[in-house]
Amino acid sequence: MATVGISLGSNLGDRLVFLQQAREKLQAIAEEGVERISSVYETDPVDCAPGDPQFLNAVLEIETALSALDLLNYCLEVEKGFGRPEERATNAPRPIDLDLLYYDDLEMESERLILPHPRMRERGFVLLPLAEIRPDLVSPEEKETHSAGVRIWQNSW
Ligand code: PH2
Ligand code: MG
Ligand code: MG
Repeated sequence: MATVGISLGSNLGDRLVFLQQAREKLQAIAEEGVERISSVYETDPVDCAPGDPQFLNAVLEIETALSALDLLNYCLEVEKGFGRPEERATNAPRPIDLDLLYYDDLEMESERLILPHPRMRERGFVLLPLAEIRPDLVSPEEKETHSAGVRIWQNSW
């Protein structure tokens, strides 16, 4: 069994509904249900085209029996189920994006998957929700440094 952090993001269509539906899909592969879940944040788009819509972001943690690559494949299938095309412009608006942040203490670097997520420590839209559920993983300084453009939108969802 592995403890896994997953970041959820949406900036196209009915964003909150997509996050809720994706959470249910992740619930389905969690041994004990979703054990830790952040608030939903509204966040300024980072590294996106000018004028792209705001994101809703959240982070959750589950225990799963899936391997890291099976979990990646599962997340990609879920994304596809929301109508997200596989080939698309970098960071184009998307109904749902699921990113693996950590998988226990696993460190891996393959063409398809790098763990822990290489950019998670640079991104307020990951760090602030993550700090809520795993304060041991994010220092107060990191939170402070990356808090611009990230605000709580809804506590329970
Ligand atoms: N995801 C990206 C690129 N930029 N910006 C915000 N605010 N939230 C995201 O989830 C996000 C982003 C690539 O997946
Ligand atoms: Mg992403
Ligand atoms: Mg992604």
